[in-house]
Amino acid sequence: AQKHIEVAEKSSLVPVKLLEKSIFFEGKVVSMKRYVTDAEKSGIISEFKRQSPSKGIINGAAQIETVSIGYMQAGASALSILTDKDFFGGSNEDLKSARKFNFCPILRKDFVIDEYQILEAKSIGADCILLIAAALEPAKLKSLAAFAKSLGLEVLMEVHDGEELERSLCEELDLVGVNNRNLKTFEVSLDTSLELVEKIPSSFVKISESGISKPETLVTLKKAGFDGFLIGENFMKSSRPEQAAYN
Ligand code: IGP
Repeated sequence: AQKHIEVAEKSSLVPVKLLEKSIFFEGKVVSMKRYVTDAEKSGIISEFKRQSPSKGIINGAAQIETVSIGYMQAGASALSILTDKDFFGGSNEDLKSARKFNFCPILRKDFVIDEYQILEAKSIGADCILLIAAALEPAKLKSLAAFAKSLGLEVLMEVHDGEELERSLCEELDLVGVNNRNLKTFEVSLDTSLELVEKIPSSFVKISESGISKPETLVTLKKAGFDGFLIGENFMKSSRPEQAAYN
């Protein structure tokens, strides 16, 4: 971990000492695991995403304050905020703003590949990080998950197939997400979730991700055993994403 942090510090990034001085660093983490499995809540993780590689611009005008507060008031269990700029048009500032205005679990949606990004996630107010099995060696994924846990953060691992799941499942994870979107073709198939759900051990909270747009789909996924549902585009394509989430 130390080596990666030193490499990051040599670039133009904010020094770790400053990240650790952020007011969020000592702050309590709001548990995504707990909120998503709370029977009184919807299980929906509402995502703020201005653009995506598959759709281009989805909503260029959306304001993080209005949408994030609206999402929570409309009944979301948690927020997912894209911080990747190049592909998704997001920023750390978006996550900080969402944090400022909401008391709820916030997932930092980004491509995490090193420890520095995890320290950064904590410093901007995230409660949970995403680790994508397709992008990481299993040993690396496990050590990043352990590092996140050492800071009190929760970890969502994303998989696309049974092989990724088998290879990378480890006890450091809190939630396992099945991405219905094939990263190579961008095609969405609910069958991915329905096939993999039984293979996820019961100690992990189960999330179905991407391409969800109908209430019937939520019912099907819930019956199949999913606790949580990550929804982005279907809300964000509306000029009032928070209203779309209210249905
Ligand atoms: C949301 P959708 O189809 O509702 O917009 O999907 C979310 O699952 C998707 O944005 C996503 C994602 C990711 C984005 C899933 N895994 C990894 C960036 C990186």
